[in-house]
Amino acid sequence: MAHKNKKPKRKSPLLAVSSNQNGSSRTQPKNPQQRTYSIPDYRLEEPAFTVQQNCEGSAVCYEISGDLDAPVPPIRESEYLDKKQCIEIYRWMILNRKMETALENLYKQGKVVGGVYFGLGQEACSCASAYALKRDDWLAPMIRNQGSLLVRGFAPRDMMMQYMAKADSPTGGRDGTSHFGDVEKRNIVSPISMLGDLVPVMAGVALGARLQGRNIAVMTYIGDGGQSTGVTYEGINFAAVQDLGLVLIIESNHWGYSTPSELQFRVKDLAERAIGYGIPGVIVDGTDACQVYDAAHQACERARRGEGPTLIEAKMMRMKGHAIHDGADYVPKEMFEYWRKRDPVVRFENYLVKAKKWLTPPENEKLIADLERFLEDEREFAVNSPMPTPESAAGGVYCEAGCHDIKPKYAIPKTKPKTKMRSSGDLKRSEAAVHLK
Ligand SMILES: Cc1ncc(C[n+]2csc(CCOP(=O)(O)OP(=O)(O)O)c2C)c(N)n1
Ligand SMILES: [Mg+2]
Repeated sequence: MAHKNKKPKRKSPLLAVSSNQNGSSRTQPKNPQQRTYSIPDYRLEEPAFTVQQNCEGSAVCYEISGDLDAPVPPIRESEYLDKKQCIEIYRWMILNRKMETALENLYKQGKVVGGVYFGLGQEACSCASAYALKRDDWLAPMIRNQGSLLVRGFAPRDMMMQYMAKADSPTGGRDGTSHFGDVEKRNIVSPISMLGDLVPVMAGVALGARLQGRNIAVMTYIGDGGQSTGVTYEGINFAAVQDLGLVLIIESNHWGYSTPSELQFRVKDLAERAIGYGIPGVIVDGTDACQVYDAAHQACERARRGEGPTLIEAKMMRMKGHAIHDGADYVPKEMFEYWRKRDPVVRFENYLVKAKKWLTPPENEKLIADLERFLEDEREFAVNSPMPTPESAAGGVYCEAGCHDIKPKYAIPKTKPKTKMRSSGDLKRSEAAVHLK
């Protein structure tokens, strides 16, 4: 990569992190006209195939070529997780998987209002990343992160009631799908459908905490398609220059609707974009819970130290269509086969039961059976809960008294006392000026 040989005025954050292997690092090249950067890649394999468009007529059709028979790599040992924590993450992943199967069944029974979105194949990414957050940190999930919501304290019944637009759902039946959060107790910002808009919102949450004297981690997700939006760039750039603790996970799942990655961007790995923002970037296997956790944990720690944002590219596969209405017929079958062998839940199960022997087969069966029973109770509760009453339909749609009552969480921000201004000449140099055209 060739750049102009101009010395940076201040110490590059990339250099600052090169010693702990967390993020992109700049190395001293032999040729001073040339800069070289590196992006850490935690994966134990690099899939070697490409998807090409090959259509006769107007149909959308793709072909895949490359090595599709590569053996499945082992799970990479975590630097941080112990036995208990690994089993907890595994439990969340199974709950995530089985809850989505229950949602699919509810849809097929005609009980869901609207569509259903799935994170099949992405459970390790959602659950292990959210597991790295601490109580005071913040999360903003997207449609495939129902696992993150579980880890952060929402119950399966909440999501089931939400999809069925029930009165006791988080939005009281005002929205189907996933547009809900909890800014009071769980520190969760609701998903925003306009892709990328959560990035500056979360940078703003980190800035708000900073003004209250705290550096926190704020985690959100963006797809391989959504990351190309302008607002994503603006949000990351703002977080970068302000050293805000944004942990942005790119869910690099090969598809944005029916468009493959090959037709979405030219860089080999989306983590490379971190170099352009001047922040650390790292690649992980999104089907390996330990890799996801380690990268997320390091990024969160960096955020809490006030050192700024991190970009994590989690490589994996969207194992269903965009939503329940999309059969994903445009995806080459061999591609699904390749990734089915890399099922994150099965890989982690094999790791815990066979490789580490942290769970005996009977313990594993009991864990799964207990979760199934719990989910069945949650489903029963959700299905039998009431719909909103017709009289309540007009309430809770527009902002009513108190709906925007946002209080400081960590401390009262320190501001300078207001000075009375008599004329524009009284404006001190340090004070903001308003420009109206
Ligand atoms: C700014 C914007 N443009 C387009 C859309 C419509 N849209 C919703 S999801 C989607 C595909 C997203 O693909 P990707 O970001 O890769 O996420 P994935 O569905 O694979 O998780 C599109 C184009 C949108 N919601 N917002
Ligand atoms: Mg995608």
